[in-house]
Amino acid sequence: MPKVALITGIMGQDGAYLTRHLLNQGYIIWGARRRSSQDSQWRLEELGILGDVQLIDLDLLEMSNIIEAIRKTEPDEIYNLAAQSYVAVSFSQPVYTSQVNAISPTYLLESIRVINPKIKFYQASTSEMFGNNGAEIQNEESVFKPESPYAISKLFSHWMTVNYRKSHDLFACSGILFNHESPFRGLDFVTRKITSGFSMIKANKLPFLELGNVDAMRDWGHAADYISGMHAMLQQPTPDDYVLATGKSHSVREFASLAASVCGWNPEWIVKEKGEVCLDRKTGKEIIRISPKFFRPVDIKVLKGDATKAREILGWQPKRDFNGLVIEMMEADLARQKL
Ligand code: NAP
Ligand code: G4F
Repeated sequence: MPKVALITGIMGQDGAYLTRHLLNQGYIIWGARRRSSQDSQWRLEELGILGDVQLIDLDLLEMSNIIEAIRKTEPDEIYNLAAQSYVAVSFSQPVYTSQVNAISPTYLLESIRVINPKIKFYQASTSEMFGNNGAEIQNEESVFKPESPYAISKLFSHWMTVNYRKSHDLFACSGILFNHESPFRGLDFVTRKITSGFSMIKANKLPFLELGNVDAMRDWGHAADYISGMHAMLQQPTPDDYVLATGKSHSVREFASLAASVCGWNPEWIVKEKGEVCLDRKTGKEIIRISPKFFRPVDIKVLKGDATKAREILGWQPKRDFNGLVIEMMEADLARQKL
């Protein structure tokens, strides 16, 4: 009998890659999506798998939607990927963020406990939970010091997942994933904002790109690599929590400089009277302006993860490197502009 997986957030970046991975493993996929007036199916369409999944309407804020989805789909595994996933927005929408990211996973866990405690559960936790904890590198034992409503909401659901495992014996795992990107990344996140923005500048649709804190450093991996780790967590004899990361950290500035050179520019960062800018040395054209608009009330300076546990127990490790990721994302956005 093929296994059945229910994926919340199937229309997001990770949802699309996870769906492809599980289809390749012979799973039957039920994708939970919320109603939207915008086209959210494009990632599944681009991967050519939209016709291979069954979709079910589910808003995480409606407990009845969750109960009905579990009853109807009878899943072996639930992957909870849906979230208000944008850290910056969480400062202006803290209540909504908490409801979707903290309370809704609790609805899911409680529904599993009541309907069928044999269902395995994956919770999409995040390196944001570590915050500025002072450690050079973070693993499953590191201290959590969340710095945003997003991180706080995710820490709540992380602990709830751990608690349901301990107190109700659920097979519930928390994947503590560091930043992972791809050509399917949402346009609001800095990597895709850069690659999409640069391609629009090249196509003469945007004069320059505005960014915030370019000195922030992140451990950026490729989303397609992280999906097998999520799946592997639920195939272990016992449930546990795992960090997935590359172990290398780069600044936003480095990401933007490399993407600029893929575009044929020769980037130079200089401080002008109006603030810092990045120029193309060859033409003198400003490609980036630093704007206070995109700074956060509190930001995490550096994130770097230690995925030793995942490597040793799950046999997981990332295949793609930072340079390859930037080049792939930049080339994909140039191709989208037919450049
Ligand atoms: P994403 O592209 O933003 O996808 C999130 C999905 O959640 C979207 O499809 C969105 O629906 C859906 N969603 C939001 N609110 C919902 C609601 N109330 N009910 C039902 N669905 C809702 O995020 P991602 O990058 O794939 O990340 C997947 C998960 O991993 C998220 O939980 C994120 O917080 C977490 N995470 C991501 C990273 C990363 O670097 N990517 C790292 C650590 C953890 P719409 O399509 O309608 O907007
Ligand atoms: O791309 P970001 O918005 O990602 P962030 O905040 O690290 O969060 C992402 O990764 C988390 C895992 O650690 C996930 F849990 C979360 O769901 C999401 O996927 O910002 C990265 C850095 C930040 O320091 C931000 O201040 O880039 C800096 N940045 C500088 N200028 C900018 C901009 N970020 C955005 N989004 N837009 C800017 O213009």
